[in-house]
Amino acid sequence: MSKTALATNNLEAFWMPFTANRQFKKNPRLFVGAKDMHYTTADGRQVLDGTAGLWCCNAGHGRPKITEAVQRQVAEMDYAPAFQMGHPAAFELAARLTALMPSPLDHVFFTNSGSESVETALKMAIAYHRVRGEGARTRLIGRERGYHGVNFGGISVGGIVANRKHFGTLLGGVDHIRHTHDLERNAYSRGQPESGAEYAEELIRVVQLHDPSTIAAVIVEPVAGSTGVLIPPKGYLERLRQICDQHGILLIFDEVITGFGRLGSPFAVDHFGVTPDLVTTAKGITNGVIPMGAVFCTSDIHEAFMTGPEHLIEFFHGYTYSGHPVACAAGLGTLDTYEEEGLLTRGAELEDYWADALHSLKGTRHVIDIRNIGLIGAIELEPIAGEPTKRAFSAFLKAYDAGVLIRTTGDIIALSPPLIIEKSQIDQIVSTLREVLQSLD
Ligand code: PXG
Repeated sequence: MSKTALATNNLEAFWMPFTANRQFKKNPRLFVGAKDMHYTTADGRQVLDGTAGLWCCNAGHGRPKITEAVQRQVAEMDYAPAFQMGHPAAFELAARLTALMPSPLDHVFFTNSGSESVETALKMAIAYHRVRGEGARTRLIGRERGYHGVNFGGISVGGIVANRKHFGTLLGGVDHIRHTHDLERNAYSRGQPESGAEYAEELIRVVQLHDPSTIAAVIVEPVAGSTGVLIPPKGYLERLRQICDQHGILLIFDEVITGFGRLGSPFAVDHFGVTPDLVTTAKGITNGVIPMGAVFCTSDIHEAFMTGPEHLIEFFHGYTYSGHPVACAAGLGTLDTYEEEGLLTRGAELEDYWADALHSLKGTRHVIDIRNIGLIGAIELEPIAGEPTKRAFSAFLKAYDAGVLIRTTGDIIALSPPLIIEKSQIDQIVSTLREVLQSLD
């Protein structure tokens, strides 16, 4: 029996995440192989990866250094207890990661996903204030259209209505500031939009409402990915940092998407020159090969916990698989690959070509905005009246049939190819999209 026949006969048991299950199972799309820039479908077609998997395979697929590191580690030692025990690869990876991140973000806490990184950072922020005697600082502030994973803390500070409305009252003591998307003033911006730094001022209003002494942290994605690539206006992140500093509030950057070269620099922290107190990461940390996440924190935060009797646990938090040996091996192989191939800055070299190619779609049917930063792009479409998301999803299906993988969210096409992409492949993505968009109702 062929792989396709085997798989399509057995689709019922798996309740798929963030998927229209019934629709998918009527017409499944299955990948069975991946190498460099391409996936192979179950029916043997090559599909160009325009999304680095789900924003995670930054070095492309099937990279030998990573595969070998994983194979070696799993054969040598499959697992070591994460609590009160250690193994060398976790220390090595933490040291290499913090060397990559600007000081004072000099410590790292391992998790297994972006969602867990977010929960970890939120807990660290609240506990930090408490260990310093400011236990009243418990409130968390997020932003509309923010995505911080799917656990309770993350959906509470997150600002995606569909991710929140089914799940009760969520965390108490959370507030939100408005998102920064402003098509009227900023449509067709290349890189950071000119207008909108003043949206940061809303943080002052929210802080005053609750009183600064009750607020633990503000969490934002430096570039919001999941809700359609919302790029921060010039001066906006700087202003958030100032306001947080003035009021003793921690600033958390959720870099699950922007980390590891996506913006043309190792992290958004480097790209925007704004240093938060905590940084959440995942995805590109292991090139998507083994699940892993990491939270970076400043020395100040770390030192605040390293007080009290030395035999006591300083932070009551951690996962069975925090710093899993195989994930750490994947992380080390990934960093080797990024460094040897210059991938953490390749996005900067390609950014102009990428921007020109994307913006050449201006004027194509249905397009109402195009935006880009680093190796991220978004094409916003006019929704079909009364049927939001349908037009973009049709574009996704047609592009897939035409051999290019894109992502859609609402009526926005999001692009984030592996950082190994060649110019001819950028051309292929754009020419395929042009044809697809022209052909759509
Ligand atoms: N924070 C951010 C900023 C994210 O983008 C998470 C946290 C959660 O990570 P995990 O590993 O728990 O999924 C994310 C995840 C998409 C898409 O197509 C984006 C994500 C996941 C899946 C799809 O936009 N981001």
